[in-house]
Amino acid sequence: YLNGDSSPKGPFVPTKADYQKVYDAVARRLADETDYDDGSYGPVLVRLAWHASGTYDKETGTGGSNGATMRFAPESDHGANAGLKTARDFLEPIKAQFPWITYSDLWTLGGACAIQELGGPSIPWRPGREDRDVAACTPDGRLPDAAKDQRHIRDIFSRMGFDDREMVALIGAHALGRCHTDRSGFDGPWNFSPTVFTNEFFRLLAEEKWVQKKWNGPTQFTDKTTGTLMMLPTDMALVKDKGFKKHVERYAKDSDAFFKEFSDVFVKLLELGVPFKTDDRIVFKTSDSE
Ligand code: HIF
Repeated sequence: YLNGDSSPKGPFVPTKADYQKVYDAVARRLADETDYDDGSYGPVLVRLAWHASGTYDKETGTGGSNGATMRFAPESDHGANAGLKTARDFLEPIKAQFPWITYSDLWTLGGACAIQELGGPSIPWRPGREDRDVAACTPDGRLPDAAKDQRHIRDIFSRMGFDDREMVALIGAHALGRCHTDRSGFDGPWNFSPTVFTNEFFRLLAEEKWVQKKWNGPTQFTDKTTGTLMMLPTDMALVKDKGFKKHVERYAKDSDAFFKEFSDVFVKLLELGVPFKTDDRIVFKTSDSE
């Protein structure tokens, strides 16, 4: 093979079955590595997939999950990305096992896998992202600031092309995981089952009484009943704003509607700015299915 290719058939072209193998390897690693936070790396994988994607700007077509530029400083050092090295490192053994997958496909696949494995809706996913170099890093300030209000939420998410309903559906992902003082400065989980994907975020937001937490940290809110849960100022904005609140109340009552609408909008988030060559999405089999 005079051109140096390792195979007479040319470069390796992965099939759906190959991507399912990657999914299975991530799911296996999630099941094995439980000695972290609340028992799962799933939430921080969802945050990695979202921060890789949420830099998208529809006007310039820059940012988004294509490129995986968070591998490089300055993007890896942006304040909003604090703590995400944990998620990138978690996926390194998977990248070593499947060297043909790009980081940008792997990070988004990891987020889709985490949502499914933690009991969420299926997140149909398609490949096609290519890794780019440091020159493609986005400027700081494209990801949201949790200390701000509804105007900021609309500014940031309309720049990506989302409407009010989609913004609220997305933010339901805060059912997963927690805030860490050494990452964002905020502290605590949003609900009592931070490793299970549910509509609890909306139920608690709509039904609990939330009071400002008394501490030296940044302004955040705590539930009056137990004093152990948290809401960010941006989370509280969803019940202060009438246009947002009607969706909070709907999702609080109707888990099926939330799961369906969340899936659609998370698929859209992971695909922002990617020049796909296929319309064909893969619906991954979850590890507990036959
Ligand atoms: Fe988050 N988010 N997010 N987020 N986020 C944090 C943690 C997670 C915002 C702020 C924060 C989304 C939108 C917004 C997850 C997933 C999503 C933290 C805490 C902050 C401050 C980080 C830390 O200290 O470790 C803001 C301001 C958003 C816009 C309103 C998305 C919709 C909800 C897009 C989304 O999917 C996940 C999961 C976590 C938990 C990470 C963990 O390590 O447990």
